[in-house]
Amino acid sequence: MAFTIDSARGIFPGTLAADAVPATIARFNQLSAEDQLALIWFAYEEMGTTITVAAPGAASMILAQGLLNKIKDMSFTEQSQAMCDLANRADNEICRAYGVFTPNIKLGFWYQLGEWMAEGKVAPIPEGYKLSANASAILQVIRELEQGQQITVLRNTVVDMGYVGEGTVKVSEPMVLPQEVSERSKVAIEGVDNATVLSYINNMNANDFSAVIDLFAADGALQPPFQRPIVGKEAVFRYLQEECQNLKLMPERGTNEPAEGNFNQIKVTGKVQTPWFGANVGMNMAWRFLLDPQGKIFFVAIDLLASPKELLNFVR
Ligand code: ECH
Ligand code: GLY
Ligand code: GLY
Ligand code: GLY
Repeated sequence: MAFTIDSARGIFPGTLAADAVPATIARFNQLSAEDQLALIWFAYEEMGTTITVAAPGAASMILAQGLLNKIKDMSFTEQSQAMCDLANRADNEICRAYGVFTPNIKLGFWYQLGEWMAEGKVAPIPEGYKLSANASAILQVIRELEQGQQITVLRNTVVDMGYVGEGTVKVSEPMVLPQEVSERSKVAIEGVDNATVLSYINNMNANDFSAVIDLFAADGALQPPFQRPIVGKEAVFRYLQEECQNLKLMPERGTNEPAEGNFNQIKVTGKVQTPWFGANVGMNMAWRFLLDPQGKIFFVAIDLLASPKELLNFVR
């Protein structure tokens, strides 16, 4: 075998990912829960002056409703405690209920709490709350990130909250139907006309995850930004259904080169939009594909790039 998943991760090593994101998360994790919540509040408020977040889809809110109602019925003191517990990943009922949510349901849950905090229905961040020096410094770092990196930091803080016990079964999201074939868009990528890559992008954009998964080798893997690879068709398919709905992939250019053992390595760069922010935020991304000799996806890494300049970096 020419490649293992581990060696595949190293293709196009010259690709510069936005390391500022995990670095910021690591500093954020050192803060007290109070500071974490206040920092996110301030960052979210400031972000809201330039970009609007879309209200969560009704279907995913149904799954968060039980926990939201429970929190709404609490006293302000209990609410503050519950939110701190979530940030502290305490092992209690609320954190376990949150822990089974998919990322979109977690984001929808906090979206609603944020609305209620603004309306005075849920305990707000205490008036005049002063961030610690460390928290202020991290807020400043976040302010200076590109928007795509800012929303990734926010998303990751929310995804990491709560408690996941052993053998926890995740709540599954309502499935979206694939787009009608007649309504589908077809991308063109400067420098890449590989059928598997084009089909990957077009089917992702159409929410046709069965067609996407057919492009993978049986033991193929997908590596999301700042995560370990998800290995095997079944696991990748579940991930696509849970976390990849309604994305807009807008590849721009790429390069296609032969690799060891009749494999093919293809790097594509371009923009990605999330349904949460639509055309307001274009994230600078790369896809690093490794196709096996049959043209199936053995590995694909999706990277959030360090800067717009990286969109043009095809040096190996
Ligand atoms: C308040 C204060 C108290 C604490 C908290 C609060 C609420 C915070 C809220 C935050 C909301 C944040 C949101 C962030 C959304 C970010 C979305 C991102 C999406 C990135 C997706 C990408 C997809 C790439 C992929 C591609 C593939 O080809 C394969 C699949 C995949 C304020 C109350 C917490 C409400 C809404 C960053 C890059 C292209 C890898 C998925
Ligand atoms: N405060 C964030 C927004 O509504 O866009
Ligand atoms: N509003 C974006 C989503 O629910 O995914
Ligand atoms: N932060 C990239 C993702 O959606 O997994």
